[in-house]
Amino acid sequence: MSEIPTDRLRDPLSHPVSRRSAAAAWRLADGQDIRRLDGASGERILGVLRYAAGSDMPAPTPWPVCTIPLKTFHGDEASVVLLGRGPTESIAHRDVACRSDGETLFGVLVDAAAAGEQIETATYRIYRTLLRTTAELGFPHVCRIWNYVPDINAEPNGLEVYQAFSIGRRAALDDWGRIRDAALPAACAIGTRRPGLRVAFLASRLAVSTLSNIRQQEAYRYPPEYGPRSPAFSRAVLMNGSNGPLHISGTASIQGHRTVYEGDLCGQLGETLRNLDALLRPEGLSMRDAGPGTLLTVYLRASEHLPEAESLLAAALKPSVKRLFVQGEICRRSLLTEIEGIMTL
Ligand code: 3EB
Repeated sequence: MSEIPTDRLRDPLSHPVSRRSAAAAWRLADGQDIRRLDGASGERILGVLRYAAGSDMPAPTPWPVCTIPLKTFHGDEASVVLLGRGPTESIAHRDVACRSDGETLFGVLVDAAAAGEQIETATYRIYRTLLRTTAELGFPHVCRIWNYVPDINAEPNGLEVYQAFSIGRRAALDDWGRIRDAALPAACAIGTRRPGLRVAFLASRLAVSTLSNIRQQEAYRYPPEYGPRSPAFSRAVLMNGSNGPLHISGTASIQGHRTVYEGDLCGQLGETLRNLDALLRPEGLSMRDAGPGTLLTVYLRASEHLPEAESLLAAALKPSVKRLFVQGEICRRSLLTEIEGIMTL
């Protein structure tokens, strides 16, 4: 159970009484734990985000696994297990591995990208498939997208890979035309050093509500200095009406649209926490309120920053808030860290 008071609802009138008891939206596990979860709540598993720098293939599972080739600081690998609200079943559609509890759909797409192909093209293709798959299966409201992009800060043709990724994503969304900017999914975009664009998503049968951050410009309105097409994502998405979970996009040391505290990890983490608080404040929440229902995935560009990041977050958060530290490149070179989260409400 989360420690967030249940009377602090966004839009309480639309959901006056029945706040379903806070079934956990996620679990954190190592490789072995997932198999054990299978007996306990395995019937509720939607899918897994598996952070593993080693290349070993996981044993086949009934649920989709997105293996992300990034190092964690928690042993060889760590997995975020996403849980449904009831029994789940697998669906394969357009070669996308999906699993659903009837209300929410989780899926994983991997695009190997042909040799020499631009990331823009692979991104367009993967997003087009994602949008078609979710709509065709009856889950048109895309809530959350995890993007893992090879060499995200490289500049192979005079354009940074992340900026080319943003172009492909925007083009696919524009061609699709069914998702308004104000309803864009929450997201993160993190670099890997392995080939293959990896995208995992959550989509819902039910409309989502998005959150804005008063301290930050909407990313989809960033000026062109960060790339020819603005990044298409929302700061956070509240699923299932106001019942949650709340999916918080990668949040970093950005004020308005500018990076602040360049080169200063402590400054960047402080700014990131202030941004997270500003995001939650209109919901009557804060990072201080966050308890065991909250998972924060903390991406660090440099592993040397781990001890400092751990101690800064330990001072700012309740011990019960789960933190998963992952080493990966942040999409802006000026950023040393980014934090994304899932809050069970
Ligand atoms: C930012 O606020 C930091 O392009 O999908 C965070 C989350 C960031 C998602 C994305 C980028 C993305 O702009 C970077």
